[in-house]
Amino acid sequence: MGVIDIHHLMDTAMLFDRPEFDMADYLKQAPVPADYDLREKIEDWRENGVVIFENAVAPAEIDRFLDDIAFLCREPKAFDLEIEFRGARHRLCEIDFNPLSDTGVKFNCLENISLAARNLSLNKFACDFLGHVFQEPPVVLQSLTFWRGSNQPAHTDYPYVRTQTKLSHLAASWTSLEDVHADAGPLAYYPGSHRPGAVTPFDWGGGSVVLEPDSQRNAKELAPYLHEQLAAADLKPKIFLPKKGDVLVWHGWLVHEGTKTRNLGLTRKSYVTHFTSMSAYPRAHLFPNALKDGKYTRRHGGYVFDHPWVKDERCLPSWR
Ligand SMILES: O=C(O)CCC(=O)C(=O)O
Ligand SMILES: [Fe+2]
Repeated sequence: MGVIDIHHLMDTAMLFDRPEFDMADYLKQAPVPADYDLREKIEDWRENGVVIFENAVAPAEIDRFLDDIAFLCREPKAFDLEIEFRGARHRLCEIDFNPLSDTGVKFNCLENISLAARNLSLNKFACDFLGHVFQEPPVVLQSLTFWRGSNQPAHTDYPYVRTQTKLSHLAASWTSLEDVHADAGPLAYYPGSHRPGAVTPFDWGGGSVVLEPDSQRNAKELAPYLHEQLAAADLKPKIFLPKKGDVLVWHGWLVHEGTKTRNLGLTRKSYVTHFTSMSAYPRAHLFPNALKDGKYTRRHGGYVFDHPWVKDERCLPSWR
């Protein structure tokens, strides 16, 4: 495959980002959601690159997920799960510290082993809306579970989250697992930064818009570049201070960041899911006859596929 360049990014743009998109025509034929205003959400998406669904997850569903995490932390030796701690990757079964201690931890892809995680990813509002965004069923690519603020500098996701065969078929949901305090390092995003032309994609070398192992440019160069672009376009950050159960969905081109944690004593429990469309989902991540053999979870029109390489299947409390 050649360089994944800006032409690929633009050629794979989703319906609502295309200049020919016509809201009135679209709404005439679109299925009408029962529990949110589709026109308002599409307008938010096109204008800001973000939609917010308040109170979208029942507290009991979140608590089931937190129970799974508590189980993992009591039995870390039993799980071959990847986690990130202080910027380094570890296997949960190999660590000798409490994964929820001081600076906190990021669990990768808990949806592989937790039904509660799958249910959070396949949230009714997020999946229904993303079905409109993608014009196809949304499929989970990965999830990230944060116990504390990420303090992650400004970035877009597509240079990093890029196993989908159409790079622009990318969106993410951010589910709040508790009320988020302003000093806990909340998520910030730059409304409008997803619009074509607002921010020129970063060139990682040779015209590539994605980070490769041999890229000429370094991930540390991205944030300063984006801040210059955001200042030139006069785009200002907005801070997301959700209540437990609120869900924010962002566009794969949107610039966002984890703000600085001002009070290191506070947690900021959140669950992020990255989605692509069914047609862009990487075939190598599926069992050979995944649909026929039921190697997936389907809910609210969205999918989580089982992966051939996952060992710790279905052993957490939420599967019982
Ligand atoms: O939650 C955060 O602080 C940032 C998360 C993020 O950027 C991501 O998961 O893509
Ligand atoms: Fe991100």
